[in-house]
Formats: sequence, structure tokens, C-alpha cells
Amino acid sequence: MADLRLEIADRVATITLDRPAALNALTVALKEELLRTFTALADDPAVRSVVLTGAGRAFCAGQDLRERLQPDAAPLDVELRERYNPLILAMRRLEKPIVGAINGIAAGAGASLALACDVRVAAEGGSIVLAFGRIGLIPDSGATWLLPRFVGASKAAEMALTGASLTAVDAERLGLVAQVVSADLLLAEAQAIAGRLADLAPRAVALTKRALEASWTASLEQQLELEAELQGIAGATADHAEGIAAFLEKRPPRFTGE
Ligand code: T3D
Repeated sequence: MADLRLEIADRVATITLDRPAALNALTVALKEELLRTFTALADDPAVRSVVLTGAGRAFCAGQDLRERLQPDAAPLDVELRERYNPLILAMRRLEKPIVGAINGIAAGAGASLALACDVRVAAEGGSIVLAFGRIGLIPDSGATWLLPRFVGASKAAEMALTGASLTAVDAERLGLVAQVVSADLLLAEAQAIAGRLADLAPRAVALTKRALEASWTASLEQQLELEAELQGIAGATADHAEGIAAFLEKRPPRFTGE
């Protein structure tokens, strides 16, 4: 698709939102292609991790507001249920880690996309802004769930209610982004992180992601039980045996996903 690029190299898939003239704003076609891409990557054994970034000077400016004015645009609740929500769930449920390379502003649903990644690295000029209130909307696409959990209720309320922009540097200070790097190094750094994730045991990575996700709504007792269940699965993999063998033989492990 013209507005989305997908490159796969060394077990890392790089998805680039590619509408730079509109700051990679999300059209119906782009959202549907993004969902198709994540769905396909879930089943692609050649891919172990994903990088999501934007072309040009923005990560993503959220919903394409010109498209929204079209007479045939779906009502907002329908658009969320049919397109945004499945996309966010696909990202959070993908059994492969997603590294967000926040190359510029991430606004509105673009901020939500950034939040739905597992790890974020940002360019020095990058920023995250819940721009929804400026156009009379509420933060959506998971922002009201993810942001308070990442930065705390107070900061999330400030960002959601005032629409204040969070710079990359402040986002790093809050732990929302793992690292801030210069723009020219961003993609390479994000791909290096994704590469390191791709070297890990895929089942353990997938189960870790599942455990972390479940922790948001679980009691300690429930989470302890889930850890026991998932560790039982991880412990039965050939990769676990390989990890121990590699440790004892003082060599890097070669994980196969078995
Ligand atoms: O379906 C639904 O609607 C429900 C879901 C809603 C989720 C949402 O995402 S709601 C929030 C939508 N997004 C926004 O409100 C952000 C709109 N954009 C901006 O506020 C600003 O563009 C930015 C703060 C992101 C950047 O400002 P600036 O000054 O650096 O750039 P600019 O000049 O405003 O934008 C550059 C071009 O991109 C410009 O096009 P032009 O005039 O050169 O032809 C601008 O119109 C276009 N653009 C930017 N954002 C969008 C957009 N075009 C369409 N939709 C956009 N969201």
C-alpha cells in the first residue's frame, strides 16, 4: 500500500507510516492496512519483533481530519469500534514486541499508537500530545487506559485535560520512552533494540508480554498463579534447555522458537 511501507530484515519488521505531507494522519485505508500488517506479522515465523515509525517530520498526527469531514465518514463510535480498537488490541496482543520509533510529534490517535507499543525510543524533537480536546473530543484508542498506567494518574490527567505536549526528554524522565536519541540515529537505535529482542527466546518474549498485560487487572494472587502457568509453558520449551546449555557451555544461545 502506498501509505504504509513494510521492510523485513534480520527477523525485524519495520513498519513506516508513509503520508508525510499529512503528518502520517490515519485514513480508513491506512488503519485497515496497519491492522492487516500486524495480523500478518503475528503469523510470520520470519519475524520476531517489530519497529513502528513515521516518514518525514511526524510520527503520526492521529485521525485524518479531512477524511472525517467527508459525508460518508462513519460515526465516531463506529470508527473506534470497527477500526481503532481492533488495531490497538492487535498491537497489545501481538506475541512479538513492538518498538515505537517516535521520530516527531505523536498526536491524538498517533499518541495512542505510540502508547500501544511495548518500548518507545524518541528522537530529540519528538513529542506526545493528546490533542483530542483541542477538537472537542476525548482521548481514545486506549490512551485513557494506557497513559495513567505509564505515567501515573496525575500526569495523565494533566495531559488528557489540557492537551499539554510532552517532550521526548520529559517522556524519558517519566519512563514513557526508554531512550532519546538524535533524529538521524533513531531508526537504527530502534532496530537495534528490536534486533536484541529478536535474539531472545520467542515463546518467553510472548509469554512475558502476556504476563505484563494481565498484571494491570490482576490481584497479586492471580498474577502469581498466571506466572506459574506461563513459566510451566516456557520451562517446557527447547529454547529453555538451549538457554541453560548455552550458559553452561559459555556461548551465546541459539533460540529457535521451539
Ligand atoms: O474517527 C475519528 O475521528 C475518531 C478518532 C479520533 C482520534 C484522533 O486522532 S482525534 C485527533 C486528531 N488529530 C489532531 O487533532 C491533530 C491535528 N494536527 C495538529 O494539531 C497539527 O498538525 C500538529 C500539532 C500535529 C502539527 O502542527 P504543525 O504546525 O507542525 O503542522 P501543520 O502545518 O499543522 O500540519 C502539516 C500538514 O499536515 C498540514 O497540511 P497542509 O496544510 O500543509 O496541506 C496539515 O493540515 C496536515 N495535517 C496535520 N494533522 C492532520 C493533517 N491532515 C489531516 N489530519 C490531521 N490529523
